[in-house]
Amino acid sequence: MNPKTNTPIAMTIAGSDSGGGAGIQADLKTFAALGVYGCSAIASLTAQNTRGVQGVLPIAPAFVQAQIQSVLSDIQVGAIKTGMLATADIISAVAESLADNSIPLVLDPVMVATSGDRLLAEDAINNLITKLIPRASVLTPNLLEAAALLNTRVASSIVEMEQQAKHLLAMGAQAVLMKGGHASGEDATDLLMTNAGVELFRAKRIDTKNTHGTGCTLASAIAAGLAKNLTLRDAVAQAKDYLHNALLHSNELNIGQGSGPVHHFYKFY
Ligand code: PXL
Repeated sequence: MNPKTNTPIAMTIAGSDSGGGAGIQADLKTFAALGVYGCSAIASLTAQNTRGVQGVLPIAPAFVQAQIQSVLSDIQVGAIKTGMLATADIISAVAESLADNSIPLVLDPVMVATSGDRLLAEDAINNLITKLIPRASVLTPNLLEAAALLNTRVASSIVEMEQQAKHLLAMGAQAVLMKGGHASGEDATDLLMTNAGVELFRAKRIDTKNTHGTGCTLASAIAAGLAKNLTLRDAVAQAKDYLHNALLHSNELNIGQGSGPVHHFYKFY
């Protein structure tokens, strides 16, 4: 059989979650569930379970670059997603490695785990803003991350989400997806802003404690869509639908004592 000439391929540059629900593990499961081949560069290791993060080991920045170089010099990656980058130096290294290509980049500005544990050094936010956000095709902050990036308070309405998205767009990303999952209300509403305008994406809020890895899953699903050559708004719509279903089915899994993972493979088992 002839090889397919157009295998969609996505790459994640992120942290490992030993518990399997977030980070690299969530990203690769998401790519696979959406029919996209996944590659990875691991930026940090975490010793982690559904209850929390017990340890973090950042990878040497030069070795993060070595992984990216190995993959990109051989494999035709259609979209990249970045997640937990842990330190200011790793962010600089990743930005340098991505400077000489124009592969679409989904930047998930991971700062804190669902459990409340810190995943990004406090002094790293500046590098994120100056070096990586200007390279992003889409930036995907939750409400807390948006507030931290803008050094302001957490948005509490759609109007405030839109105002903050505008300020984040001005930092140089091509698009901003403000995720409303941390708000309250019947719907979880996300707001996509580009220079062309604003679109809201709504889904019914799901009452579950199994929310570990939701941010990673959404950003990876968007990258999977971009790798399949979907437009950004279609990639976001498909990603939101996938995450909604993975959350709906999360209670079919029985993983750990804390905040469990979403069911990435709800279509398969
Ligand atoms: O969801 C944020 C996130 C990203 N990356 C890693 C994580 C988490 C949350 O726990 O563990 C490695």
